[in-house]
Amino acid sequence: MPEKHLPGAVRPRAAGRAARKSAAVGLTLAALAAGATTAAGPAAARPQTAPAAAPGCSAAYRIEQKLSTGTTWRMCWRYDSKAGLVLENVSYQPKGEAKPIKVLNSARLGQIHVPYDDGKHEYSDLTGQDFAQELQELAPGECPGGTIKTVRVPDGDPRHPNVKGLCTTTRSRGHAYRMHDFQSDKAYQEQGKDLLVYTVNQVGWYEYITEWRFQDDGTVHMNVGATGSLSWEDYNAQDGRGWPIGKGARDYSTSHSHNVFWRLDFGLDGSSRTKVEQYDSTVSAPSGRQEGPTARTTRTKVTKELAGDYKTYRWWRVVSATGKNKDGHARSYELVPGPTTRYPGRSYTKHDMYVTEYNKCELFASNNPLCAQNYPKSVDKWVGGQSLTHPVVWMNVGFHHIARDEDQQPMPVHWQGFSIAPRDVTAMNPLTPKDLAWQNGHWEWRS
Ligand SMILES: [Cu+2]
Repeated sequence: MPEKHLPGAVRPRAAGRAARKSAAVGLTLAALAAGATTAAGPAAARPQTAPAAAPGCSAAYRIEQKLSTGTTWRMCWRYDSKAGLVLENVSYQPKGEAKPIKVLNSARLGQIHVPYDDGKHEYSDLTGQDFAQELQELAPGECPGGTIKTVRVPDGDPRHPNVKGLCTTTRSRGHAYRMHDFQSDKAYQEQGKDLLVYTVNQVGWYEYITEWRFQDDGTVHMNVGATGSLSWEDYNAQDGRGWPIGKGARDYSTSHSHNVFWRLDFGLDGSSRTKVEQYDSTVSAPSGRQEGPTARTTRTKVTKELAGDYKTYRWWRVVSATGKNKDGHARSYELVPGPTTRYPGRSYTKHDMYVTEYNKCELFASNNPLCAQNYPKSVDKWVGGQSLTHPVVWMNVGFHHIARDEDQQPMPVHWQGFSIAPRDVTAMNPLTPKDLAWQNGHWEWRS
C-alpha cells in the first residue's frame, strides 16, 4: 500500500477495470481543467407523443407517475458529471389538488466522504472517485415492475457512453392509514404506494444505491445504500482499528465512516424565497396543581445562514413564502432526520445540517470544485452570516462502518438517509377517503 495518498487519488479497483478507469480519469481531469460541468441526458429514442404538463424538460428527461392511490409526482432528471442523478422541478399533486404543488427546485447528493479509521485513506467519492462515471447497468430484475432509462454518462468510458442505469418504479409500503369508525362500524384502510427512483454507482470495491422514494402522502425519503465488497486493501488492521472477518484473528477489515451529504433547494409553491424555522421543546416536571409534566415549544426563525445540530426535541421546517393550504396555513416541509453518527474529524462533518444562501457554484459539501480558485471548498465555510433569501439545505448523515463477518460476500446493503415530510401542504390527510372529508378541525358525531 502506498505510504501517502494524494488528494484526489483514485481508489484501486478490481482487476480488468483498470484500463477503463484510467481513460475515464483522464477525461474527467480534462473536463475539470476546462471548467466544464457536464449535464447529460438520456440517449434513448424519444417517444413520438409527449405526455402533457411537467414543465422544464422534454419527455425523455421527465418522470411522471400517478400512483394507484391518486397522487401524482412529477419531476425532471439529469445526470451530472460528479453528483450523478439530479432531480429537478419536483412537484406533488394529491388527488384533492387541482394543480401540482412544487416542492423542490433541485435535489441531489452533495458528497460521500469516506475516511478510514487509521488515517491512511480519506475519499471524496463524488468529486474524487468517479462516482458518476461508474454508473452501473441495471438488469430488468433489479427494477421490478418499472422502467430502466438510458443515461448518457458525461466523461465516462467513450466506448460505453450510454448506460441503462436509471430505474423508476412503484412499490407498496403497507398501511398508509387505518381507522375503525365507531359510528358506521366501518374500517377505513389504505395501502400506501411509493414512486422509487434510483441508480447504482460503483466506487472502488463499493457500490452505492442512490434511492429517492416519493410517497403518495407527500413524504420523500432519500437514502444511500452501500453494498458491493469491503475494500480488499484494508484487511490489515492489526492496530486495533478493525474487525476480524476471516478465520481466527487474522484478516482485520479497517473500520471507516460513510458521511453522506444531500443538497436540497426548495421551491415551495414555485418560489425559492422560502423561510426556515427551528423548533425546540422544553419539558418541565409538574409544578403546583398540574397533573403531569409540561412541555413548551418555541419557534426560532432562521434568518441567517446556519450550521445546525440535532438535539432531542429539535426540528426544522422550510416554509413557503407564498403558498397556503385550504385551511389558510402556510405550506411547509419538515426535515426528518434518520439515524446518524456525526463525524468530528473534519470541519464540514461537524454539523448535522447547514443552511446556506443559494450560490450557483456551491454544489458539493467538501472538495467543491466549482467555485473560483480561492473560494472556500466546504459547506461549513459558506455559513458566513449572510441573510437568507433563497436558502439551500444541506443534510449530513454519517455511518461508522465496523465490518462484520456477514459483510462478505457480497456485502448486505446498509442504508443511511433522512426524509422530508409535508406539514400543512394539504388541509387534511391527502389520502382521506370521501366519507371522512368533513372531519377537519373539531368535528362532532353526525346524528
Ligand atoms: Cu463501509
